[in-house]
Amino acid sequence: MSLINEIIDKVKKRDPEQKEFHQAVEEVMYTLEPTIAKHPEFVKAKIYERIVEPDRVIMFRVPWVDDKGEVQVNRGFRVQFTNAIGPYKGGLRFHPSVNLGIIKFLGFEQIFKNSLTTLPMGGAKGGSDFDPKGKSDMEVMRFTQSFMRELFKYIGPDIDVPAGDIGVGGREIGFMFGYYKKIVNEHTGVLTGKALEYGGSLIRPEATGYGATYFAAEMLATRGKDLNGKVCAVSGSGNVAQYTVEKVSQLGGKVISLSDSDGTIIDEKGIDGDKLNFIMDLKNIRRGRIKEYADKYKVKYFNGLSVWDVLREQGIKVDVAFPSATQNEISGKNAENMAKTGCICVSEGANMPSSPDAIKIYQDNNILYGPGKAANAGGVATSGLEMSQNSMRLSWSREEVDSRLKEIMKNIHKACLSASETYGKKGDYVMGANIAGFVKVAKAMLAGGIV
Ligand code: NDP
Ligand code: 2IT
Repeated sequence: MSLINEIIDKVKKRDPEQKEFHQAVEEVMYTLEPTIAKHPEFVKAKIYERIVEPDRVIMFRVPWVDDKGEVQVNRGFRVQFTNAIGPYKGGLRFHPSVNLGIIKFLGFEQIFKNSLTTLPMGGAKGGSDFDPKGKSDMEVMRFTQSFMRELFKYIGPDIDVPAGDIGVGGREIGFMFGYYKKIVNEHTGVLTGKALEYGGSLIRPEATGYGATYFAAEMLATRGKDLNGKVCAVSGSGNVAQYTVEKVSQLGGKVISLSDSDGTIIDEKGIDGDKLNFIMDLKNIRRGRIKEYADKYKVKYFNGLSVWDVLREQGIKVDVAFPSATQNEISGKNAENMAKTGCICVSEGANMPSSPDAIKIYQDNNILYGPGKAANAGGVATSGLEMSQNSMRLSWSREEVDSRLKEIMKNIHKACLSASETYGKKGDYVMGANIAGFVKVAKAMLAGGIV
């Protein structure tokens, strides 16, 4: 058995229930095969075996009191994968589906993504099975305070710097930062995604969606194309989706879809301007459901279906796809439909939104495919820029941060292409992203000895 297969086997046997983690490990490990011959020193130091095992896993009880006075108990997680190239860094996800396997998949992806940004950030992820949906602001505050009451022991501006992810936005970061400050009595850059008034960075809210759009533009440019006039599908309607819609529209594309966990809307006239403002108010302030968009703008709503199911069932063609909701939202069948109807590019705002079957179909059909760890790295990259500004105790202008973000996305694209060429599969962004991200971390681990 090859070394890579042995490692995958061991990972599966050790934690048989962690399906999403297995999927992420398999996707990365198979593409690292060509690094084995080039780097016998990595093999000798057992870098491949070490990188799939987190530095530590922290799991804790999160008790809190709801508005009825009843005690609720959730589970909290922080998985610190590696700090080989910088302090642990990665978001927090609050969603009822969260379990250790999901947090490990996200933390593992974060290692390579953070390395690709060129900034000094290690890999981590955390969260809870708490569901913020339907909770009052006071309930969210009490939950986040209890969560931070335990998490504060393990984080710090030079130790581990969490941020947002699904279910964790400005409100949650505000409550967590406020409570950390209260109990530690320090105002430091311990979290990113903060609001401007207390140490946040301009462009951080926009960064993931803008970055995924910049990455798509870079990929299209390799074939002499751009986003102008392209029909685009975006899934989700949260942070990443909203700013993808904004940037795609600015670059002349037309976004025709959005979704939430209840269903999908299709607006063939395009979602922009006032319609996007409506979505932002609906989702960020009123915390309502996407169906309201269909009611207001008299467009079609598909209950219980994802964007990708709707495109398939309705035979709708899009040129570019920006999956921006959650993992495994695009099945092989969905991808087959996208290929058949002439989709030319997929840029992943979400983490691992394409199933392994879907990825194979993109590749077989020569679809430009930017995997999440490259395409959505703009979010964490701008978190890195927020950390720099906090350390320097100053703040950069919108233009300054946006131009750095654009430059970083360009460089990630270049690094992916160049690694894919060096290792013999030019244009394979999956292999390129994995290898480019891995080699830097592996060299840092090697330099650090057996720890
Ligand atoms: P938000 O919570 O702001 O939005 C998530 C959106 O996806 C919502 O519309 C939500 O619908 C939908 N969604 C979430 N889970 C599911 C599900 N299981 N099935 C169907 N729809 C679902 O999160 P973000 O926009 O921040 O995150 C979206 C994706 O982007 C995630 O994969 C995240 O890991 C990734 N990402 C985020 C970054 C960031 O900076 N925020 C950076 C890089 C990647 P509903 O409200 O109904 O649940
Ligand atoms: O998946 C991700 O990269 C994020 N959720 C953002 C992490 C961060 O630290 O900004």
